Amino acid sequence: MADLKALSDSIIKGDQKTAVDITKAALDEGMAPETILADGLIAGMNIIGTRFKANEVYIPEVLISARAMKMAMEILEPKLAEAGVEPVGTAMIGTVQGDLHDIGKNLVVMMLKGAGFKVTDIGVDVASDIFVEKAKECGAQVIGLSALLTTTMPAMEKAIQAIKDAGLSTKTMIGGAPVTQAYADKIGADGYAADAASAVDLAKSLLN
Ligand code: B1M
Repeated sequence: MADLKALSDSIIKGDQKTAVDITKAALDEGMAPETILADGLIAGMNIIGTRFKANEVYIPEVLISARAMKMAMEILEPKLAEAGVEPVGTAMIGTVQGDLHDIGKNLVVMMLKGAGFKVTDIGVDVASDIFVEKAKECGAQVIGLSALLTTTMPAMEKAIQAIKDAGLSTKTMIGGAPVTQAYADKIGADGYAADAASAVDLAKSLLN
């Protein structure tokens, strides 16, 4: 019987080979893909998220775990699609216009995927109208906007206004080193998250 605790531990350790081997073995044994996802992969990423938030692990460890999760997900994803497993929610995320920083955004993407969200990553330097267009295309329930420069923070306000003007009821969340809760309140974002693990908690709470 495939050991889901060992799978979760392999994600925590960032051990890609073991993560892939156990995922394959569990599928071969006929285990439900959603069980492998929830009790193995997501369970491991949740622990990493909690440790990251508590400053017990740092960005490199999170990236290594996320990579192991990604490798295992490549095997699991087609089976989840066949089984018709619904994602926790649908999120879309981009770095705002004028801003090319994407390391933090990519971490948020990985953590959201790790938590079971279907995520559309629309990249960097994203103009307001593209946020609207892509959100319509992917049916995002939550739109994430990232900015690392004080000079690009106003582009967040512009994009959020464009999302509202387009009549989308999608929730918006913002983050990035210079961003604060006060700024989120000022520009009418639905939420602010200080780090990638908090972004997952926030996205979940915005869906409820
Ligand atoms: Co740039 N850069 N940079 N840079 N860069 C900063 C941000 C800066 C603080 C450095 C400094 O001067 N001390 C400064 C900004 C100053 C300011 O505006 N206050 C700066 C500058 C000025 C610039 C340029 C203008 C430099 C120049 O060309 N003169 C230029 C701008 C280019 C542009 O964007 N148009 C520039 C360029 C670059 C590089 C291309 C060289 C590179 C980016 C590479 C890349 O991203 N692919 C780069 C880097 C690496 C940095 C620093 C060193 C590191 C940023 C980073 O990746 N941090 C940065 C200085 C620093 O922060 N120490 C700096 C790690 C990352 C995991 O953290 O992105 O904060 P962070 O993400 C966190 C949270 O903020 C949060 O979760 C993440 C994980 O916990 N988070 C979210 C982020 N997005 C979120 C979204 C959410 C929720 C949470 O919901 C949607």
